[in-house]
Amino acid sequence: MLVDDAARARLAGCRFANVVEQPEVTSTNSVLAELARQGAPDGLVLVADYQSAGRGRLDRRWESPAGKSLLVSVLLRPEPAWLPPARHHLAVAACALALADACERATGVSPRLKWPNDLVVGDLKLAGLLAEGPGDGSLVVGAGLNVGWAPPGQAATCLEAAAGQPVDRGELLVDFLLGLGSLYGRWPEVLSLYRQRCSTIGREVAVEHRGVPGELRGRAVAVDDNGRLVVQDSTSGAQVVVAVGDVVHAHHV
Ligand code: BT5
Repeated sequence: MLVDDAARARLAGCRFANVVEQPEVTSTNSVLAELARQGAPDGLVLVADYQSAGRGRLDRRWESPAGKSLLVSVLLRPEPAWLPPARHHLAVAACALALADACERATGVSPRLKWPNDLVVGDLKLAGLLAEGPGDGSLVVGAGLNVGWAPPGQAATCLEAAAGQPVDRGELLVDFLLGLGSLYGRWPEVLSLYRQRCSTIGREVAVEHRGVPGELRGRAVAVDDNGRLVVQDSTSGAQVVVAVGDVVHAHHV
C-alpha cells in the first residue's frame, strides 16, 4: 500500500488528492483513459505496483518488475481557454518537473530533463512520461520512474542506484502530487523551470520522427512558449520547430 492514511492526510486539499491504487493493471494510462471516457473527474490519479502491458511512446514497452517503480497516471481536464491543446506540452512539463523535484527532495539527486519528457541522470534514463488524449478532450499523463530497478543492458538507471540509498515510493508519490498541484497552472513558471532543467538545450541533436531517423541534425537552441524544441539545422542554418519526436543527444559537443 503506497498511499496510507497519513499520505491521504498530507494530500488533503491538493488537486491531485483523489488517488486510486491497484496492485496490478495492464497500463495505468490505458485504465485511466477508459475511466476518463466514462466521465472520471479532473485530477484523478491511478497508481499501480505492476503493469502487465506498460507502454512507452509509439507502442514501445515500458518494463518494470512488481514493486520496483513508481507507475502513476493523472487525468487532466484543462479548460481550452486556460490551456489550449497546442500548449498541452506544458502540463506534461509540469509533471516532469514535479517528478524531478520529488526525486531531488528525497535523495539530493537532481535529474535533468531530456526533451520532450525523459528524466535523466547524466545520459541514463531514470523515468519516462507518456501523454495521451483519450478522445474526450482530456489528457492522461503517465510516468514510470525507476526506483529500485532499471533494465539491464540499456542506458538506464534507478533512483536508489543513483542516490546510493533506499527510497520510499509512497513518499515520492505524495511529494510528486503535491508538487504538481502547486505547479499546475503556473505556466510561465513551468516554462522557465523546464528550460533550466532541460539538458537538451545547447546540445547537438539528431531528431527522429515516429522512430525513423530524419534529416534533421543540428543544435537545439530553445524550447518555445508551447514547449516545442527549436533546432538550428546544421545544413541549412534554418530554425526548425519540432513538436513531436525522439531526440538523440550527441555525446561530443
Ligand atoms: C517513455 O517512452 O519513456 C514513456 C514511458 C511511460 C511509462 C509510464 S508507466 C505509467 C504509465 N502507464 C503506461 O503504460 N505508460 C506510462 P519512450 O520514450 O518511447 O521510451 C520507451 C523505451 O525506453 C523502450 O523502448 C525501452 O528502450 C526503454 N525502456 C523501457 N523500460 C524502461 C525502464 N524501466 N527504464 C528506462 N528505459 C526503459
